[in-house]
Amino acid sequence: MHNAPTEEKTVTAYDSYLDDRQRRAIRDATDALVDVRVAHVNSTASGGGVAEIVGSLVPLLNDVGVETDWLVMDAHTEFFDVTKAIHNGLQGEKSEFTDAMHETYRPVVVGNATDLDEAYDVIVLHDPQSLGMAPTLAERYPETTLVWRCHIDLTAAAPPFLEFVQSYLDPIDRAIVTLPEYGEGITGVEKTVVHPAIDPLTEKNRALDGLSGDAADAADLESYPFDTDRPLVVQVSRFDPWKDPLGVIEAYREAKSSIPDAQLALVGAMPDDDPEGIVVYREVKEATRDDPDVHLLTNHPDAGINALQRGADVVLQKSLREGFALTVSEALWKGTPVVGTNVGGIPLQIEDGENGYLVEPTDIAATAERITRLLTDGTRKRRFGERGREMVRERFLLPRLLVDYLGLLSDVSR
Ligand code: UPG
Repeated sequence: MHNAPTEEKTVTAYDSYLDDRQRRAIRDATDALVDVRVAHVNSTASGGGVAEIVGSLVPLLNDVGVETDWLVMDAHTEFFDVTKAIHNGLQGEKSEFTDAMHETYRPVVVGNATDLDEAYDVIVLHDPQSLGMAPTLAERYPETTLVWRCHIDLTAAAPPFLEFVQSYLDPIDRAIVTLPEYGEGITGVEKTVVHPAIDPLTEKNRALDGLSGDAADAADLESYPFDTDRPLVVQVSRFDPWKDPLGVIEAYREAKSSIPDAQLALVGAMPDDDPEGIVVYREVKEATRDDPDVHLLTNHPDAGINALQRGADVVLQKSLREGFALTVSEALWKGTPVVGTNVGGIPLQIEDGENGYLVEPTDIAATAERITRLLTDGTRKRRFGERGREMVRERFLLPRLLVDYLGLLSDVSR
């Protein structure tokens, strides 16, 4: 394992996003956690929602006095092929979990757990990639409290993959899930529900003034290959079948039949731990080859993602399965309405007809119709955007997540 680079952050900078109860909760928890050492472990330092959250949370935990490291597993492509298959199985894909897969998985998790040479009081293992480290960690550090943070909707998990998760839960003291129902299929472990959150002060989410150099260039939509005077629909997501990029293209094309001017940008990262990214990217590229109004942007800088989420007329999140979707909160925070599917954590964030629209994942016609509605009604678009920003301010910003984690850490280290 290796330490991931983190930025300096101070909780004071987030003060305007905290209320008195939260300020008090931070003070009380940090008094209780003064000697507690924590590590977060995941499988990539960049790209994707988990890295996004851990990268913001860890500096704040340190700032409030809870000594916290962010550790990233060392692993090879074959391991990530297996863990992506596990991710897919947990999201509902019906496939086998073979002995060969387990034989690829086990040495990597055992190796990473064996490499650890510091004793922590609490280790938070994120997602199935690092879960398998639990038995070795428990054996080596019996005093350490082990937490598993699951970012995935497990409600339709294929049985062999749920059994795989269950087989590693014995040494886990607490599981964190995004919605109560995600934890219903796993047993023998206490569960806590924590909603994810976005960091309002990162280059991805803060107001776009005062930028310079590459960030300023990335934020300048005039330099992009599309026409900023024409309507723009955007989806920001890893190139992953569960984010349904081909469904996005279909819905966009149907909307374009009534709004011929409409353009689409699909913005997607390909993190190290997602080997499917390149395959899906090629499919999307092939499907849009002859379409000058569809733009694919890969591994795009945060200031550019910020500008696109801000500059879009509609953001789409057409996921087939989704633990939460930080991308929905990111867009709403910028006052852009979102058309999202009624799956997993998306309805936590979108109130249909208030700050966006919810559609069924297979309903391309409804998706296209909601896109069209928002592209043709500027007043509605603005009203949805304002409400969306307020909703995110109240419920899905990083300071609230910090308070949740401090509460959980106090609880498990008692
Ligand atoms: N992102 C980029 N560049 C891209 C595409 C995405 O920076 O080209 C970012 C995006 O801005 C967001 C993150 O990557 O910050 C993606 O997060 P999210 O939309 O939450 O999706 P996942 O990467 O799939 O994250 C997993 C779960 C998701 C959950 C998240 C945190 O699938 O449902 O919200 O973990 O719990």
